[in-house]
Amino acid sequence: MTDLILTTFDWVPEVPRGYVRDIRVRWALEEAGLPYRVESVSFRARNAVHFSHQPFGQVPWLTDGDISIFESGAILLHLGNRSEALMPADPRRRSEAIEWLFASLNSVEMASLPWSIFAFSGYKGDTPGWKRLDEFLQARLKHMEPVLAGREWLAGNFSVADILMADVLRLVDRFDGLAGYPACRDYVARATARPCFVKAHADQLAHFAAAD
Ligand SMILES: N[C@@H](CCC(=O)N[C@@H](CS)C(=O)NCC(=O)O)C(=O)O
Repeated sequence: MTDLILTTFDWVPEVPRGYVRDIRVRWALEEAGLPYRVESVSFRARNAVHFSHQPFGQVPWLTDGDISIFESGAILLHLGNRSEALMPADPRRRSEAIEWLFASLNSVEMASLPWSIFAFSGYKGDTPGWKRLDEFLQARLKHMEPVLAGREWLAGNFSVADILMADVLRLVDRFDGLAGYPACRDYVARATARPCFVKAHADQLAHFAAAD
């Protein structure tokens, strides 16, 4: 019997498969070697129990015994506190991992997510809206490029910061947004070649395919 339960949707459409944020949690749990099980909630009918765990009716959330946590960043911080495979013990490195974890979400994903939604919706083109979003993303990537050219992982050893940053950049790469940023691309390739990512990705695809 495990105390860790990851909840995701029972099914999602084809396009987001492989990119649903439960992959961040699966990946972290695999890296830490923590036993867990996966439960599902309905994608089509979101009930009060769902909203009591995730106030926006989204996924993922994690329960650890009687603690229920939503927001993928908060979940990864929680797991980082349980395993040195996810967050270094050294205070300086730990602080670096935490700052990069927030930077992934609050500096890079803040720019990359609207960009990806536009790209996915086919709104790329010579419009002021697209140009503004693209400039916003380039302003972040041009600073990530020298950071990632100079180090293998963000905070010394691989950590939760890398799970988040690689997952954020992976979505940009899906829409060819890293073409001018070889160090960012290499970093995504390095992170997603890790056996724990490969397993997490395969497990997510299998989970949603089982509901087809
Ligand atoms: N900030 C949240 C975002 C969660 C999120 O966007 N989840 C998506 C799946 S990747 C979702 O539930 N989408 C369905 C919806 O928004 O209705 C997190 O990182 O956990």
